[in-house]
Amino acid sequence: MQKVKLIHEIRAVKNKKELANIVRAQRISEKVLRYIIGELKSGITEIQIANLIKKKYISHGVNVLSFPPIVSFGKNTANIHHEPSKTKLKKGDIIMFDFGCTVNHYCSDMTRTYFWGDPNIKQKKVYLATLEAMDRAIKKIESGERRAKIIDKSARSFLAKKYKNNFQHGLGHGVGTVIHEWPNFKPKSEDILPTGCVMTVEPGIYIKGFGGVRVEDMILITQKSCKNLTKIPKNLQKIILNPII
Ligand SMILES: [Mn+2]
Repeated sequence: MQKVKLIHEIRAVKNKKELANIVRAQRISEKVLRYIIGELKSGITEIQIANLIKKKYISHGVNVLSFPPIVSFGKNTANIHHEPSKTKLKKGDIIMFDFGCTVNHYCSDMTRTYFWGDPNIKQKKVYLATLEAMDRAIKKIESGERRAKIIDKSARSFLAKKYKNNFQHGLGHGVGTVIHEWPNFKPKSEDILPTGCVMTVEPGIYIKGFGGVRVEDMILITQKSCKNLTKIPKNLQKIILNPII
């Protein structure tokens, strides 16, 4: 007898139209991110940048965001759910953006971390470890692994070697009409990823008093592999910004 599918399992699998909406939302968010990077200057506040993000979305005809944009500078990047504050950007800061928007009710989600000027050794190490964790998780998916907890573990066990207990959230989640939907990448998750679902992969390292790094892409689960839906580069060379005063 075939297993009865539950509503969240049906909802997780996106048809062409649904996927097109998610991709459209992501492409708009990428335009917003590129614009925002050009607007950064030392002394600008997180709130000012968050407001520019919202304005730019409106100029693209988007009125509903996936969630309020996260903009954090310096030590604030260690706070996973930081709310934009009056903190000013200064040379040597880590910069974190986490935002997305909706198109026809379908959400996008993306996080990028940048350095305002050359990173120090620790900043660089933390960034590269996060990227490596992400790479391991995506390679697992590419190899055909569909058990959420095994994919979560591939990133988590790597990060735990050097940054024990600093990765305090799940590796990712399903995305659709709701920003966090089934399935979930978590250590105790029993979820099996269905073909056609869209997942985020978002490892992070958060060190109080120092700062944090998180990088998040959206991935389409295909029959034998996956397709990365996020087009913004994340290699170290591309995320070091020249600090403009
Ligand atoms: Mn997310």
